[in-house]
Parts: sequence; structure tokens; C-alpha cells
Amino acid sequence: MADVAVKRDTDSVETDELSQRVKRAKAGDEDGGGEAGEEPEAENILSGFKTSNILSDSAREKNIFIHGKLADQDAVVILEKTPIREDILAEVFSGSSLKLEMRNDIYSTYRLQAPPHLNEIKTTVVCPATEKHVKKYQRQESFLVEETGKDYQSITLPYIQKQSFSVQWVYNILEKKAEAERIVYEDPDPKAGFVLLPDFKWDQKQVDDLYLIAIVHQRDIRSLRDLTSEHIPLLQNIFQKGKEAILQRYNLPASRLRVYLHYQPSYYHLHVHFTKLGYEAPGCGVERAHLLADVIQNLQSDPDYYKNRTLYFPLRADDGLLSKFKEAGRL
Ligand code: M7G
Repeated sequence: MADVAVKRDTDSVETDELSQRVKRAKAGDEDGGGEAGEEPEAENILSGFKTSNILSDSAREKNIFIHGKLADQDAVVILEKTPIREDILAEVFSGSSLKLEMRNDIYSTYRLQAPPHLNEIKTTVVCPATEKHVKKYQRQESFLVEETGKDYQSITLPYIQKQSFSVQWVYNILEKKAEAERIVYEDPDPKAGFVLLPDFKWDQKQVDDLYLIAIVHQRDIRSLRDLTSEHIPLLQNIFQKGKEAILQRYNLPASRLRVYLHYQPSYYHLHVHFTKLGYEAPGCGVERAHLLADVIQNLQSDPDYYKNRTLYFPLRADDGLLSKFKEAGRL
């Protein structure tokens, strides 16, 4: 796997490891190799992709979510232009061709064609995609739901027991059947242990949009709702060791991180999100993200805090769980 070319943070001190990694990445560039050149080329499974419809797109975020068919199977493909990194600028300026669009007084605009290896599109493929995946990526109105502890037992829990996404990908990570080489840190303890690795939304090319997830080894904790004071040591362990590992690997101190859980999550196997403070990661808003520090304190003051509390979260218009809340007269 290619090394991570972590962008330098001007106000932080470089660790030895970080500077070595940046040097290695630069050496690759000087060879004319660069990161793209070091990675094995995958067969282009997308050459036969047939687009059915666009689920959503954003000119501002420079991404597009496409529903279509890959060899007769339903698939979702996500294309996303990646940020322009400082360390590629010299090559962009010297190695590109430039076409003038317009010139006016001191102003001019161009179309710059960068060399292919500096012009990558981050691509995510979900195949076969279920109907639920298609819905997840479709742009839709959301509605805020108020869920009491009782609502959870009578409406949400029965629904998620029948309807949630498979967590096979999570088990593959825990069992080292997938992404093993991407693991940043692991505490193997079956009770308090977890695996920390880059979220697949992060291309790991710059720390500006750093995004890692810590997945717990315990398999019976679905979400925030299942947490009690019994889990405080587990949560403290993830918080402490996760922060230390990120400082070591990416030179980012805890004061630059947003560490939180989603409620509702998409995948009901407990995991914690670590993102860079200031990066507006999808789902980091107050209606879905619960800071891990707050979760620990709430459990310290009341062991059953999350069993009983009313929790608020948004559900998309065509989410089956929203229909269940409507049927129960809760919306
Ligand atoms: P969530 O709160 O359950 O759902 O978080 P969300 O996707 O609605 O935020 C699950 C997190 O796991 C998300 O941040 C996903 O981007 C990430 N994720 C999902 N999958 C299927 C994978 C995967 O296969 N590998 C990795 N590394 N991350 C994933």
C-alpha cells in the first residue's frame, strides 16, 4: 500500500515518523513514480457500468452518487474530486497544459490539464447494492424524530432487528479478512479492545479531512442505546488510545479532533468516529453526532442514561423507520 502523504500542519511539531513518511512520499515523487505509480492497477470493473439514475450530486462538494448496473447487479458508484494538496503544486504548475478561457485587464481564467496521476477521482463502489443502499445515497428531505426509551423498545429495536444493513464488512475488519493493512491501531482485548482504521470516506492523502473509525471487538453492542456504565472502561479506552494513535501517526493532538458516535448509525455494531475538528464530515451535526466525552460523562452520572433518555435524530422521507414512527402516532 502507498504511504500516506500527510500535509504539514504549520502550527504543530513534526514527529519523526511523520517527517519520514513525508520524505518517503517526496522521494516517490522525485522518482517520477508518485503515489499513484506505486499502487497496483486494479482491473477497470467500471468499464461496463450502466447508469440508471443520479441519486444526488453537488457542484460545491464536487461529487456525484450514481445508481446503475454492473454485470446485471444493482450498484452504487460514488465519484468525488479530491482536494488539491500543497505537495503536488510544483508538479501541477510545471507539468500541466493550460488553455486560456478569457482575459480581461488584470484577470484571466484557464482550463488546466494536469498529468493523469495528479487528476484522480476517489471512487467508491457498492455492489451488489440493496434497495436500502440506494435510498441511503438518494437526496431527500429529513424529518426529526423524538424517540423515548419506550419508543426504542417498541418501534426502533424491532425494526432494526429485521431491517438493518449487514455488518459483514465490520466482521471482516475484526477478523483481518479485509483492510488488515489499513489498521492504524488495535487493542485486541475482547472486552475493552477495538480496531482503529481509516474510514473509507477518507483517501488519507491529507489530514484536513482526517476520518477514522474505531470498531469495538464486542459484537453485542448495537448503538448508543445499548450503552450503560458497564461500558465506560471500553469507551475510555477507545477515547484515550484512539487519540494517542492519531497523535503518533498523523501528528494531530486531541484538541484538533471531533470524536463522536452517530445515533441512529447506519451499521448497528458499535463504532466511534474520529474526524478533524473543522472538517464538516457528513453526519457531524448536532442532530446525529454525540461527542464521546459527553457520552462517558452522561453514563458516569447515570448508569442507564441512554436506556431512558429521549433521543432526537433525523430520518429520511422514505426510511422505513419513519413510517413505523408515523404508524405509532409518534410523528
Ligand atoms: P455510521 O454512523 O454507522 O453510518 O458509520 P454512516 O455511514 O451513515 O455515517 C459507519 C462509518 O463506517 C461511516 O463513516 C462509513 O463511511 C464507514 N464505512 C462503511 N463501510 C461499508 C466501510 C468499509 O467497508 N470500510 C471502512 N473502512 N469504512 C466503512
